[in-house]
Amino acid sequence: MFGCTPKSNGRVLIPTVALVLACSIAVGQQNRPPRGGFGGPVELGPQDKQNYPEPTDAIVQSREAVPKGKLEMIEYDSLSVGTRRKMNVYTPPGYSSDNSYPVLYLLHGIGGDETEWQRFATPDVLLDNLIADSKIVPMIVVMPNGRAQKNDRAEGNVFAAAPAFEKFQADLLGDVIPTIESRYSVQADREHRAVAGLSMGGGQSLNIGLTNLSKFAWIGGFSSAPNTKSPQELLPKPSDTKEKLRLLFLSCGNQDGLIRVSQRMQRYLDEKGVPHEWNVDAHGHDATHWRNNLYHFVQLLFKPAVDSQ
Ligand code: FER
Repeated sequence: MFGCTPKSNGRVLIPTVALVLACSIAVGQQNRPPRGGFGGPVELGPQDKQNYPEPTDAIVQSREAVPKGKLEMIEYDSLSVGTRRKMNVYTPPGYSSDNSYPVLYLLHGIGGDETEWQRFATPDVLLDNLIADSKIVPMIVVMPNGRAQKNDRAEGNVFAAAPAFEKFQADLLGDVIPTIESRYSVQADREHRAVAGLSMGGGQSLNIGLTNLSKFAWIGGFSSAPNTKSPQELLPKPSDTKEKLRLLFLSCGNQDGLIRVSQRMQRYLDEKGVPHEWNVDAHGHDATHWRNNLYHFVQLLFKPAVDSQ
């Protein structure tokens, strides 16, 4: 949620000096106002198209007649971080231990925490609506804190905590997932486990998901940040990845200066023939992009394959 003109529905999470610096560097690089907030100039290729239609605000408008799921903030002891941590958990309407549910782990950005997705996109309302319209498989959505360090608040220079986002893999695999699977009625296998995120969380999802395909078959990165490892590192044997993946969904706004991160991955996937979804819309590094692409992504989850690019 950064930009040269921060949107009103998000906190300004980056110190002003750094923001001005990031913007002026970007301006200097291209000699005109940057389309993203940070990152470099945006260069679009023929592949960079909007493949999913622009949803309306109705996707996050609560409808009275629609059965409501439940959102709860739970706590767990993280052995890897050595503290008690929080995560926000959505269970779908009518959740019952007589059934078992697939799970989406949904990861926030560099200035966020376990409350960020809810503030940006109200996934509870979004999923309630999609379930009511029979457009998605009822699922649990887990929104943990991806900053795996003892003080996990988004305070001060949020970029200084970037290494803690890398350490989060141990917390997710060793503490978050086992906690969820012990407390909720979950389909605990790769075919019923997804990981996706926005910006830093997109990078984490690609880094963790693509290197742990025995745990995740469904992966999404929205406006993935430069913490995303190189495609060669994440898919050293593309044919192996191709065999195991059920979905790899990438999205970015064409006003987002970080789009080159996603483009690099997308070009590699194309070159190696790894099926994926790629959605470039007209947004920036902002909550509307994340909300809209979450909306498209969840409709693909835990279902038979769609036609891939
Ligand atoms: C960077 C620019 C942006 C970076 C991370 C971000 C690790 C993350 C942005 C976000 O999460 O919104 O250079 O480096």
